[in-house]
Amino acid sequence: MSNDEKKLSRQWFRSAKFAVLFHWGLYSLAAGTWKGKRIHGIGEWIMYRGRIPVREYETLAAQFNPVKFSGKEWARIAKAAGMKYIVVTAKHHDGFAMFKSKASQYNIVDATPYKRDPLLELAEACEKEGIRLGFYYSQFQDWHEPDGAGNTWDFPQERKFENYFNAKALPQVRELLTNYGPVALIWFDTPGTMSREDSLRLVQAVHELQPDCLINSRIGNGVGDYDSLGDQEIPLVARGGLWESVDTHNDTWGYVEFDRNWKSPRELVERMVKVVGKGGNYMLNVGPTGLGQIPAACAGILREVGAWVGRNKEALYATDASPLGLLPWGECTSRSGKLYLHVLDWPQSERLVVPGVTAKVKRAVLLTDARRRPLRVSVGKGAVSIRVPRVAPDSPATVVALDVAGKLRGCAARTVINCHRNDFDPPYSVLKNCKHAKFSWMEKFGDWKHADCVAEWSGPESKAAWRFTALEPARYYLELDYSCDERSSDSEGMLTVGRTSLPFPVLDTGERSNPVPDHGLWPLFRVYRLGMIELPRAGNYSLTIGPMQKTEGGWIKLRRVSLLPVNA
Ligand code: H79
Repeated sequence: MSNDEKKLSRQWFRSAKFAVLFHWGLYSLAAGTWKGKRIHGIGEWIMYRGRIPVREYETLAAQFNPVKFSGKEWARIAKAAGMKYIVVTAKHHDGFAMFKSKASQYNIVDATPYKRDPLLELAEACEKEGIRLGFYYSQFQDWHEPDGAGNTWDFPQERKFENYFNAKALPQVRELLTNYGPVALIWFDTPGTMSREDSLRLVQAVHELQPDCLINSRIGNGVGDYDSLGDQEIPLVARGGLWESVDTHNDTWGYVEFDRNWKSPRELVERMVKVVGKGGNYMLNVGPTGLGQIPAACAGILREVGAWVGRNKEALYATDASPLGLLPWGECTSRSGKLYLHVLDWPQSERLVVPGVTAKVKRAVLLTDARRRPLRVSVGKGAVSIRVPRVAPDSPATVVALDVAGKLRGCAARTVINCHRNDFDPPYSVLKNCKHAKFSWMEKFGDWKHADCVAEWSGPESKAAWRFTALEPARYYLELDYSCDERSSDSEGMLTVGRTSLPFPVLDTGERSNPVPDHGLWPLFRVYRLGMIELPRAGNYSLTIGPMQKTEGGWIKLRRVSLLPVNA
């Protein structure tokens, strides 16, 4: 393929913005319980977590009969939610193929009373609805096979990975790319210690059978076409290239009957918009039941999200990342000559302040206003101000669309606005003698949390600093969000804003190493209000923070500093 052809074949992915990932397999039938005992955490790991022997887990296949499955229904629900591509687990780590396979009898057609291939039906439905289809395939872990990775309870002996790879993984990937029409992407996962040669053999098979099919980064060894971020990771900073965030709707991927922790429509819209404003796609997971149904609570929330997406499509699909700096009220997306302001925290002041707009604003309208009546725009120092209704016209977010002329320059400095909370995130700080560090940990098993922090402070010489502009004089509460273990407890820190210095004691938040082997750290972030400060004038300020003493353990993991308006 020439470079131009390659670019074209990827354009759909760049424009898609919203997608669904279905986790569906034998684990969906177990639904989080094994032999009467609940196993909390991600449902598709039940075999691993319960150390269930292959022979016992296989009995699920004999009962797997998803008579309520309808590929049409799944595709319709995805389409109504505004999702542009569907990825479905063709084979997860448990090794069970949800499609007809000649490479292994352990598949839904040969091993279950259902006897049908649901991926054929789904492929057909996607084609009809105009949605692209991709397959999740666990290429490295396979707990069913003596030579696949991961199952040490049945197969403690040394393994010959190549046997499994040649006999099952590679042939099954070939089947998926041969029998289901056009495959938009293959979503590999957990490459583990796979060799570069093996990753490349998969790439070669994909390119040979479907040259337009994209491959995600979890193929391993840096040979994918686009980046899948960590499970449930929403980035704080814009990223270039093709990438996708992958998120859960509750705290599991595969169906767990007793997990009701659904993200609300507001939370989903917020997470989607944050991702799209950083230049990526938001792929949301749905875990259908063992009968093949999408849980009612999940489907209902997706409908609400879809209604919002439907009203605001123009501000989502085929947009680019935000060219503006940090926005206290939400996120921004853009295209040539346009800015879309996604306001999640609607101002009570009837005035939406948009910092960092260097171009001329020709027109501002509410996207939900069918008559497109222009809103009053005034230009002040360092910010544009738009007259808006007191009550938010749309929910969970209201989009204000701006027509702009001239070049938009990125603006790194932060503008503090007196009617919103103003967060200072670590990636935007300048550091001296301390480091940016990313921490990822699991709370319930498999439920990943991520924090971008300032850490490894070396002593009184260490400082993190943010520059910002205040639009008017005002008073704010200062809040810190950090995790700290006992070694730094009761040490002193100093925060300075302009001429005001605020000394504060650091407190042990309960951070410790995770008692579960291999699980690393267990940070525990807490929010403390340090006090009130005054910004006596409009203009530029700097906010710095650091320790007053040297402490063992690198002092705190600082996740956020915030300024909260006192009068709001
Ligand atoms: O498919 C979903 C999850 O099942 C899958 N990725 C999403 C998209 C996933 N793979 N792994 N995990 C989730 C959790 C990872 C657990 C690990 Fe460990 C902790 C890997 C290494 C440390 C414990 C110890 C489990 C394996 C070794």
